[in-house]
Amino acid sequence: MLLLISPKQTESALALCLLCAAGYVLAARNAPGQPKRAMKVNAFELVGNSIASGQQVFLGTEDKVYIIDKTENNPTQINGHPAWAAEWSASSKQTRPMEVITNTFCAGGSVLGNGTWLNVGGNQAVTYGGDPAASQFGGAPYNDLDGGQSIRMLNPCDSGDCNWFLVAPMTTRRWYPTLATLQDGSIIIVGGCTFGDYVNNAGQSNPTYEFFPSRGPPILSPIIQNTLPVNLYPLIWVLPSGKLFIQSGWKTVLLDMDKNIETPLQDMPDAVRVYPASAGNTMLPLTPDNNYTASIMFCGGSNISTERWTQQWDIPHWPASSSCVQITPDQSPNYVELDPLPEGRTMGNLILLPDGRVLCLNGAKTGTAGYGNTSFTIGQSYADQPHFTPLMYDPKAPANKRWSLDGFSSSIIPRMYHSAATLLPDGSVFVAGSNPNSDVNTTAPYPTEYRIERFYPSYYNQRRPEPQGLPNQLSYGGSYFNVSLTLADLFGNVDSIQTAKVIVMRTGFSTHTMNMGMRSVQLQSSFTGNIDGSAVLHVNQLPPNAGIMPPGPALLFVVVNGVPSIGIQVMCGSGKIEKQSMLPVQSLPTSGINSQQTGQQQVSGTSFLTHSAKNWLVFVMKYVGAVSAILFL
Ligand SMILES: *[C@@H]1O[C@H](CO)[C@@H](O)[C@H](O)[C@H]1NC(C)=O
Ligand SMILES: *[C@@H]1O[C@H](CO)[C@@H](O)[C@H](O)[C@H]1NC(C)=O
Ligand SMILES: *[C@@H]1O[C@H](CO)[C@@H](O)[C@H](O)[C@H]1NC(C)=O
Ligand SMILES: *[C@@H]1O[C@H](CO)[C@@H](O)[C@H](O)[C@H]1NC(C)=O
Ligand SMILES: *[C@@H]1O[C@H](CO)[C@@H](O)[C@H](O)[C@H]1NC(C)=O
Ligand SMILES: *[C@@H]1O[C@H](CO)[C@@H](O)[C@H](O)[C@H]1NC(C)=O
Ligand SMILES: [Cu+2]
Repeated sequence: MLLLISPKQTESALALCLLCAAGYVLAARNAPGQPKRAMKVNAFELVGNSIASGQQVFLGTEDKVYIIDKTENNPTQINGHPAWAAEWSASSKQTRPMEVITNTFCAGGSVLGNGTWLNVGGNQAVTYGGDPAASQFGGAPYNDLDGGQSIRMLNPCDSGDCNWFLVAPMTTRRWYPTLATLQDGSIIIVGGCTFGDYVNNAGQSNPTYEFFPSRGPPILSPIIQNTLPVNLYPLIWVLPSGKLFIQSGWKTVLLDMDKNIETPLQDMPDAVRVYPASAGNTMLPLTPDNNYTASIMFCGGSNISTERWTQQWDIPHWPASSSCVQITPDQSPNYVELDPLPEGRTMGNLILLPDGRVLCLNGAKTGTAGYGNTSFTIGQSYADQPHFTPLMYDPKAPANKRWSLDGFSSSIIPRMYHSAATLLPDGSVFVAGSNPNSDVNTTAPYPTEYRIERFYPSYYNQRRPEPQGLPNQLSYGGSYFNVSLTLADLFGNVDSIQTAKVIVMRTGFSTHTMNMGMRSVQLQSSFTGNIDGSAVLHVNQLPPNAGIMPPGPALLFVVVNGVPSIGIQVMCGSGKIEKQSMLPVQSLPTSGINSQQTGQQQVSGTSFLTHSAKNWLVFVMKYVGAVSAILFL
């Protein structure tokens, strides 16, 4: 229902809005204080046993990481068969085996706008060695069911009693599908194959996409259809323009999901980036400085030519690519070269950190993802020469100086095919998995790996800001909120408030060198520095465009002098799968620091009020239609 309202009604609408802002204040949280212990920074620590090898991992609550493996002979049992899923607690380092029923082998995942996680697709039921089981309906030894069409759901919890459950399956089989959460909190599921292999082939390709909740039968995707044999786990991102970016084989397109039209962009230079070349990839942070324009970065992979993917040759010793490229698809169809990796890398995960840098870890110097039984594989691994040492990329550093190598301690664990990594709320990075074997093998050159590591970035031991007044939910546009920081949060200098950034991050679903859905969005903010050295950040809600940050759970950080607070989980959007309301953006108070030296206020509170009253007026005049539509719908 759309009502046009009089200025008087507008006033009461604004009063309502202030009430809802007050509601936010009442529901506000303070950031948790400090990490419990100081750690050796730029280094790894062993933090437990994953029970199921970490092929797929994601952060589900502020404390719990969910681990998903393929069906295999893991030593920990659940309900009388090996467990191939688990839940790890960051606070206790304990792991709980979980039942997932169907074979989750090379599935995809993402989170719905209402906070429920999906895990989609997989392989048929198997027996020892990954061979097809005698029955697709359960039974010894693994008692797994066919997972090819499965849609599994989980509502993550801290109570230790949430479990995966199956919902109505897809109409087609998808092994190696990629998922992305869309602007309304639903999910698109792209590509895959029916029965798996090192690379895909026309006999079993599923070159289509579909949605969850379902919007009808699968729809043909020409780019997936035309990029055999390297079109599994296509690399996809929802863009601020509302289009879906798809990269598969050497090709790139923008998909208009409403009209089902693909517009080609430039072919990928230098190397194949999708599985099994498996380049690191990420959307770079979306910030007010870059006008929330998305750039996507790819690093490493393999330049194996199209015909050679299906030939038998010494793939494990083929040097991985060192090329890094970036594309800004809403602005330009062309890739641009970035500083290359100092050494070639396949399967090097790129993990966004809250301070705006990108951590690169895991992977190998030669070969590709995948495994097989051939004369040339290393055990069964298609890759060799693990990279044990991480690197850091700073997108803000000048060209030729973006990668830093110095000061990083090495891991002791090869993280080869079927390893994964995700950011944790305290800004450390969880690393698990590695299993280039058809079943559990503890004696292979690259054995099945259960050790979990945590990597501690350089900021880890610094005193963390403890911002007060953080919201539990962020709307798209709408009233700004105030976050307080003490003098200690500002490192003893009120001027540090000028460096403060409020960052909303999705950590994503990590598997096969992708973190599906991972992204970082900096909220607009301004500040008031107080005479006592404390300060207030005035923080806008999410930009009013769900293509910038699709709805669903995310972490919220306040970063001061490059040091992030401990992230809290917030809900982006309404918490429902629905078209999200886009509210007008409020102008923020002008930034200013009240001077201590002179005892005079450089920018007075009164002038702020006047300024903000003016903003309200502009806001009312400009957006009265929109406001009435939103408030009275
Ligand atoms: C989220 O939506 C899905 C699809 O409608 C539904 O199955 C699921 O139960 C919902 N989750 C919550 C927490 O409401
Ligand atoms: C690969 O080797 C494993 C272990 O030896 C065996 O169980 C499996 O059948 C083989 N797979 C294929 C596809 O040959
Ligand atoms: C962002 O937009 C402003 C105003 O239109 C423009 O001046 C600026 O160059 C843009 N910045 C980027 C990084 O595109
Ligand atoms: C692959 O990359 C290497 C190293 O950059 C280069 O020497 C070689 O020519 C490339 N091969 C192909 C087939 O492009
Ligand atoms: C483990 O891998 C090694 C090396 O490939 C192989 O010789 C051995 O048979 C494998 N063990 C099992 C149990 O498959
Ligand atoms: C935020 O702070 C500003 C300036 O101190 C004040 O005018 C405003 O009322 C505050 N807003 C909220 C929602 O607390
Ligand atoms: Cu896989």
